[in-house]
This record gives sequence, structure tokens and C-alpha cells, in this order.
Amino acid sequence: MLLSTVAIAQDNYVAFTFFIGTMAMMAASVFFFFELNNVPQKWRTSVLVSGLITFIAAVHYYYMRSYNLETGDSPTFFRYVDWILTVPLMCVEFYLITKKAGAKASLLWKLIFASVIMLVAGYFGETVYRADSVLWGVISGAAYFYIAYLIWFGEVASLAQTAGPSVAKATRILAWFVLVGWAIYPLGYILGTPGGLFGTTFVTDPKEAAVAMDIAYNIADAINKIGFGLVIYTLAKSESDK
Ligand SMILES: *C/C=C(C)/C=C/C=C(C)/C=C/C1=C(C)CCCC1(C)C
Repeated sequence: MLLSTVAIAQDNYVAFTFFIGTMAMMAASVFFFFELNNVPQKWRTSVLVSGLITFIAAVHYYYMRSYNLETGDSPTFFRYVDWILTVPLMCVEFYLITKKAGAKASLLWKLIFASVIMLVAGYFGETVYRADSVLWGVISGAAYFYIAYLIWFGEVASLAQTAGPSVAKATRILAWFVLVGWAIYPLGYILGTPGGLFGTTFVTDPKEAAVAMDIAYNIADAINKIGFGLVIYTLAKSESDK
């Protein structure tokens, strides 16, 4: 299972994006880990966390590619295992970069708590309580908006303002990632779930719906995990060049 040698059919975009995703996440991890020695000491933990995020994703993608190839199904469980590990680590990134401006552990817990609600609700909507996918999607969406609120207008935003121009700039870019890049996920959920948007189903064939969902999630992961890490890396670098 882990070392599937089944060939990827040319029109199998799901397995193909899992394959590309694995490679991109691996390459990004190598990059972040090797660059650890080229960034100032105070940013090392942040860049390390960037590498851990892409590394955890690489391992999951490697597995999910084989799983999808051999069963033809969506690897929903491992998708959510990946997210439940990596999204809280992204919350840690926000905490680390605002810590010098006085971020408290309570802020970190708020972000982590909201992201766990967001993901557990999404998982329920995709699996156990499929018939109530709209309800669970709305609950998940509320937690998502709360996270976006904290980053755009709440504590994260105000701390970033006092943390100096480079942190303020990086936080603004990361805030856009959360607002636009993360919004691809609920879109994938809507495409892949019966009754996805208040009872409307866009893709009616369940197999095609799952394909649309997986491709949306795979694209979103590449943008958000690698892009997010690069913003942190650029922030770390900008300070070392001074
Ligand atoms: C690396 C993985 C990341 C950044 C995953 C983020 C996932 C989300 C922002 C998921 C959000 C969802 C909703 C807002 C509603 C529908 C259910 C979810 C879980 C897909």
C-alpha cells in the first residue's frame, strides 16, 4: 500500500496532483531545513516549523497518493489527520512571529482551539454525519471566520502592528493566505458534498464530486503550506540581510 507501483493513468488528475504534491512538499521541506543555518537565530524556530508543516504533509501525500491509486477513493481520514497536525502548526507560526510584540499563550490556544473545531466539524460533515453536511459546514465555517477575524482585525493584527515593519508586512501577506488561500477548502467541500451549499449540489455524480474535492484540496495545500512557509522564510531572511 505504501509503495504503490500502480501506474497513474494520464487522465487521473487526483493521483497526479497527489504525486506532484508529494514531490513539492518534499522539496520544500529540504529547502526549509537546509536554510535553517542561513537565517538569524531568532527566526530559526519559525523556519523549522515551516519545514515541519511541509514534511508532515509530504509523508501524508505519499501515503494518500498510493491509497487513492489503489482504492480509487478519497483518502478522507488521512487528509484530516494531516490537517489536524499542520493547521495548528500554522497557528504556532502566527504566535511565534507576534511573540516578540507580546503575544500570550492564550492567543495560541484560541487559534488552535478554533482550528480544531473547524476541522472536526468538517470531518463530521464529510464522513459520519454526511446527511447534515450543510450544518457541519456552517459550524466549521464559523470557526474559520473567527480565525480570520483574529488575524485580520483581532489580537494577531494589533500585535503585528507593534512588532516592527517586517513582521507587520509578513502578517498582512499571511492574512491574505488565510482569507483567500484557505477559502479554497470550503469550496472543495461544497463541490464534494451532497447538499454542499444550502442544499445545492454543483457536481451531481458522486465520483466526480469526490474528484473535484480532492483536486481543490490538493491545490489549496500546495499554495497554503509551501507559500505560507516561504513568507516566513522571506521574513527571516529580510532581517538577516540588514
Ligand atoms: C495545510 C492545511 C490547511 C491550511 C487546511 C485548511 C483547512 C480549512 C481552512 C478547512 C475549512 C473547512 C471549512 C471552512 C468549511 C467546510 C469544511 C472544511 C474543513 C473544508
